[in-house]
Amino acid sequence: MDAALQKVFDNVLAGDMGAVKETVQAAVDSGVESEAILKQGLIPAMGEVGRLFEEGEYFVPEMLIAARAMQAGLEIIKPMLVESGVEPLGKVAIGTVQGDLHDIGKNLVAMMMEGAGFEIYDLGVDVPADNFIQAVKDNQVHILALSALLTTTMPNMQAVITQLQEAGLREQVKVLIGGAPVTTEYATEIGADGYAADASQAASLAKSLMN
Ligand code: B1M
Repeated sequence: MDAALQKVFDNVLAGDMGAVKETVQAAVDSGVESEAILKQGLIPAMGEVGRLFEEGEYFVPEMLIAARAMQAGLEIIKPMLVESGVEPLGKVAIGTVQGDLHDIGKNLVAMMMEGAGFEIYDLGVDVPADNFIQAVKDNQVHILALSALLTTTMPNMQAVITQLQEAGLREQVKVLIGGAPVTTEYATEIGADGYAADASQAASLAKSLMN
């Protein structure tokens, strides 16, 4: 791995927010592409945090501190990731489903979609199905983007789709789902319109759903 990216990786793993900011900024200044910082530094570091958690070397506080450090790094490269300057393609309401507090992946998806030209309503984390339905009613969004990182919260994606049907709104909006435990098969099973494995795929899929 490139030395600058290795430092970013190591500092996220150490949960050292100040050092993550410094090393991300140094990588940007030395001409490293923002996409490389994201895909070869920040994201793999969170994968490693997950592995250490599974092995019992890291606990929730370490995961949380690493996540905060990662988010600080993301903030620095966000302007480069979302640069687009195009007319809004459509409106997307995005959130992590009820019971789930993971927001890094959701934030990345929101950034990529914003960069692709969508207007974003970020509903946050632990979002009850009612709030997604209300967002469709209030803002006439074209796409609902649901994220889940826990196997236990995936069924809350199904709950959103059921409530959309009950409210007679299912035909008005496309539902896009994703998150580490989510699969294409699960999307089909719950009647979602699409599944994306990562943030760039989510942005491309959202564009194709608008057609
Ligand atoms: Co948690 N956590 N966590 N955690 N955490 C995981 C998810 C876990 C896999 C760790 C592990 O055991 N290896 C495991 C889930 C097991 C499972 O259900 N299968 C787990 C657990 C168990 C828990 C707790 C239950 C731990 C506890 O309390 N005992 C607890 C639950 C809290 C809750 O939500 N109610 C918990 C808590 C936390 C923290 C709060 C400490 C922290 C989150 C902080 C935050 O998000 N602000 C945290 C973290 C950091 C993780 C790991 C280490 C990293 C997640 C992450 O940010 N990845 C994670 C392990 C792992 O993923 N390897 C883990 C980086 C991010 C860029 O990737 O989010 O996957 P990801 O997003 C990707 C794709 O999935 C996709 O695009 C992104 C990349 O481009 N994507 C979408 C995501 N959403 C999408 C939506 C789309 C399309 C694509 O369309 C709409």
